[in-house]
Amino acid sequence: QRDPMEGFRSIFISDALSIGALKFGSFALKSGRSSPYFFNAGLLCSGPLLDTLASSYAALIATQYPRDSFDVLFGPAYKGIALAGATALCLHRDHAISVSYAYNRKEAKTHGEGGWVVGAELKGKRVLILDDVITAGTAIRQAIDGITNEGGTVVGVVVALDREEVGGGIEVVPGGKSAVKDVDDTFLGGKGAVKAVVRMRDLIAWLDKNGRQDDVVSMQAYWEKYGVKD
Ligand code: OMP
Repeated sequence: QRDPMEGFRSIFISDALSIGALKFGSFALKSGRSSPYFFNAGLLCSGPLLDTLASSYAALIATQYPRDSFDVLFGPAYKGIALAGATALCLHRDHAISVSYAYNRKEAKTHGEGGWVVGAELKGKRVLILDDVITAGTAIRQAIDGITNEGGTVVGVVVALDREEVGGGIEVVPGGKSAVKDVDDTFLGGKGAVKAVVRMRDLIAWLDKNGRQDDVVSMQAYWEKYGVKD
């Protein structure tokens, strides 16, 4: 049976490549790893590109999470801010799903309305986190901590790209879990509540199908070193 996300995935990858948001070469990651590719969601910064991105998140959410299982979309600052707003709009317009959204301030505010959260209140709410990329899971853990401090319960995590890497830094812990599985097991009850529009394996399949063999070879070598084994 055809995967309903297949069309979104392929438009997303070709849009990202065309604008240079997805690049091949040699890149230093936050984890210290040296990667043959890098995805910069911040470059998807026009109306049409945001449409592609947010429509993909919305389709994934609508098909993967029961309608009554979440109350608020949360986008961690800064890149998640536009994602949460645009995806809430797409869920309403294209899927008849009404959901609130919120995001955080990176700097503490000392006047006015104050607080860490902007937008919907998180206290007592079931929250879906929307972020750009998961590599080692550090950014997601910080978001989960913040939401939990506000009294919210994280019920899922949705990203554009799951790099499908084992956790840790430059050195891989032998037998280590994937970053996604670790986040899922630690915070979400291990039920597979972390979802991605594109996983590294989808990217490799797309490159292969589109005749980019050199990129496939370097991606596979990276996978051998840091890719998931579970
Ligand atoms: P972790 O916190 O290790 O999961 O890495 C995720 C973060 O790394 C993202 O939120 C980005 O800030 C950054 N990143 C990318 O944006 N794109 C990539 O392809 C890889 C990374 C990265 O540094 O791992």
